[in-house]
Amino acid sequence: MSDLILHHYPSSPFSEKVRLILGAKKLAWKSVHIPMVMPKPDVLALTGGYRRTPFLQVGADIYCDTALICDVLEHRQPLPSLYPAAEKGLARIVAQWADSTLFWAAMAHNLQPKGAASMFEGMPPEALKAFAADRGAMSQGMTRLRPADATAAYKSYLRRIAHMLDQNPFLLGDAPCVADFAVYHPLWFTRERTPVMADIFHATPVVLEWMDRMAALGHGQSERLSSTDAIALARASTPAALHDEYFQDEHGIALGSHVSITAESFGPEPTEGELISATRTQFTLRRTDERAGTVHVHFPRVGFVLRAVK
Ligand SMILES: N[C@@H](CCC(=O)N[C@@H](CS)C(=O)NCC(=O)O)C(=O)O
Repeated sequence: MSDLILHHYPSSPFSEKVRLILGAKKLAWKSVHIPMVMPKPDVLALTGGYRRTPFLQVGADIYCDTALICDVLEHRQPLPSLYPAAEKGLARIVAQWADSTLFWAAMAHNLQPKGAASMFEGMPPEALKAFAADRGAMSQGMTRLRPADATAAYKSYLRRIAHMLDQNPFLLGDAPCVADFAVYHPLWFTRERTPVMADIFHATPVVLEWMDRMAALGHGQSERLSSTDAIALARASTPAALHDEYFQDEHGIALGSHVSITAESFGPEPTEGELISATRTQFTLRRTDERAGTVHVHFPRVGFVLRAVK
């Protein structure tokens, strides 16, 4: 079986979500560190345009977005399951809320001037400027929460999370599920990356205790790999056969069409290629890159926009 290769960087909260799932499922993986800001030539060689962090590579298959990565890891190692049978729908809905509403409230709280100053302490001013410009361009068209509103919302969300933990050690029962991993990563960022903003947890100690249980899952067994070697590995591999042949056409776009896929928000860079699969839950594009060869790039449907390219 081909290695799992996670392209990520240590301070990325969405990457922390995946690293902990790798830990919970006791998986071995290869770790490629990628830049925090553009340019990212080695990332684009594999994804064809998508620049968000993290993404997962398995040979010549590239999986974008952590919601899809969760499904891939569940398929690879079904136990312990991310989707408890009795709470499957609820678990995914809580995860989606956490990856969007909770995440942006937490980040607006974390990165208000005091948090940003501590996080970027020691960073050269040019790097700081580049970071601000990069994230500014990524968030065009998005509504940004003001810090006071974000902090108030984050406090309410932490109380709600604490209520969920009143009866159970994890959010939806006795074991962590996809909801726990998604709720955890923005809170991890507050606690570990902007600890000067972590007073917000004082009112909900039960949340900190749950965070300790989550952190104890660890990151599985990882080994560093260079991005050059990851690209060479893609080139030497053949994309996996597509098993789910079901074609769900919502757009009037036939398989074989040249298309683009873009995130609905945050990071407008499209990936272009030939649409070779559109199942109920995901799209797959085939594209050929000078360095990576022919790769299949997979996206979830939810959160992404499919367009025909004329
Ligand atoms: N919905 C995406 C969100 C990913 C995301 O926003 N990641 C942040 C880092 S945690 C990012 O891409 N930042 C810009 C970058 O790394 O280039 C997912 O679940 O993977």
